Amino acid sequence: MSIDQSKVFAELSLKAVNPGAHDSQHGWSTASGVTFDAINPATEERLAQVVAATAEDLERVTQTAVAAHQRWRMVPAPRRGELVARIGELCKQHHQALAAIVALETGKSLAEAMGEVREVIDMAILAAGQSRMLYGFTQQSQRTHHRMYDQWLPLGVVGIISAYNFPAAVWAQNGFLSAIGGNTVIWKPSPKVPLTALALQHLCVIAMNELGQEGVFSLVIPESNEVAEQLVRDTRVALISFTGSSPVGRKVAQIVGSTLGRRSLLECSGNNGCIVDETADLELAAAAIAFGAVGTSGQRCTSTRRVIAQRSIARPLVELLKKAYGRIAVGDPAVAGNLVGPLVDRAAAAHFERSVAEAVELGGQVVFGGKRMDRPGYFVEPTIIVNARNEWPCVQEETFAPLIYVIEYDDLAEAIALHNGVVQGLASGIHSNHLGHIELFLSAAGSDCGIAKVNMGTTGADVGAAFGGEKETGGGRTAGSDAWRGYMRRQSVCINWGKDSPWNHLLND
Ligand code: UN1
Repeated sequence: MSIDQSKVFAELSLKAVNPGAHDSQHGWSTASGVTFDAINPATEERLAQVVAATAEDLERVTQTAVAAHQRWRMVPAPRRGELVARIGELCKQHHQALAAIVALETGKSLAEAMGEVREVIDMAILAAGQSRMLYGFTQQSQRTHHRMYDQWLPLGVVGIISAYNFPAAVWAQNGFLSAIGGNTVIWKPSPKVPLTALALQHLCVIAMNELGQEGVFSLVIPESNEVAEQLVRDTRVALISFTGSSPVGRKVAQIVGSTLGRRSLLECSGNNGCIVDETADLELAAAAIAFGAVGTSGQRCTSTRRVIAQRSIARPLVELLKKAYGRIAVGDPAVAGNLVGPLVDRAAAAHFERSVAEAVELGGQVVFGGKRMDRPGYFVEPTIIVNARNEWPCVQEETFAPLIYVIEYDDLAEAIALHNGVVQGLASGIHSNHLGHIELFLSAAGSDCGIAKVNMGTTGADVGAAFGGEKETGGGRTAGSDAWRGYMRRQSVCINWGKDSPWNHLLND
């Protein structure tokens, strides 16, 4: 398997130089004339250029989204679902080409990129079905001849700010739920991965035109953060869904929170731990940890970063991990068989090197990998560091790289305390065959994360579940379960269908 870039570009309407903003009213914009490069992290070569969106571009896009919402909110929800379903069909039709773009600009393997586009298609199916099920509860009124229920109404314009690691799936999770909820969408992707966003917007344009639903999906790709901040500050934007680091998420929450009534939905850093107890199937655990830690080059917010291993099995577990890691092919993501590609850019590779150096300085021992690879592209070795301590600063922070720290424990209460002893709270896991251990991990005294997995890696959330985490991960939820409610406002309705009112007597002659 290899990628024919010019064929893929032609299929997805991508060019050597691409406009950086689109809305249905004004079309594609190249107003700024200032370009930036989309880079292939596997080769460090330029894939294409994008004309950076400006503040004026965003203003035009916002005006269109505000105006389009006036009409879109009154479109019956199942009709809204049809637009999302059509976008899903188009993604299915162009599945391979979209995956090729995802692989080229993120550096994730083609197989993983296929999986990410599959997630977009699955989200479209889920959201289209959900559009017929925006259920509110009915309540029993204490008043005679009164009916009560709650209903869910659109918020308005939703701004989606997404990270580089999932250039398609995160938009789909947020954008499709926003759209079925009657909101219009402004997407600001990471400028590190503009081509996937452009390709998806081209498909959205086809679907919107076909169904006569222009203005629902729009795109701005500025290079600088100032334009993104303008989106976050704009009081015409009812909800900002932000996926990225906790420090930036905190800033987003502060800005949005300074105007009451606006909302932020945050999906920020994770520092995901996996407990392996003395009853665990160690081969299953090692395979799951390898996938969770090294898949996507450790650049998922759900990637396994800390392995909390019972002392008696820590050594054999590490031996199995080394065996598994030794069989992981790292290389050009476009080549079949390579499981792991590069990190996204030079800064990410430097962060990896700094974290390894810090752990070694503090007494950690590298038992596998540890180095940046001597080849073009931002490749680093999948890395295992043992004798780590939870309180080390490098262990406490999220290093977006295929790097795990192994921390040993004696009893499960200690393991859970270590597990929860970080500021982040996204994904978590336990490998065990002891029912009591598993249930304690899942109890109120157990994992404090938004996602808890048993005998699985920490990555690979199913779209049917609500996705997100607690603590500094930000508390937002997207994707399945009842996450759609986060994109709508609840209205409690009470109807008097009788003839009585508390002060009826005032008018009774
Ligand atoms: C992210 O990494 O920002 O569950 C979100 C998973 C992926 C995570 C996507 N769906 O591993």
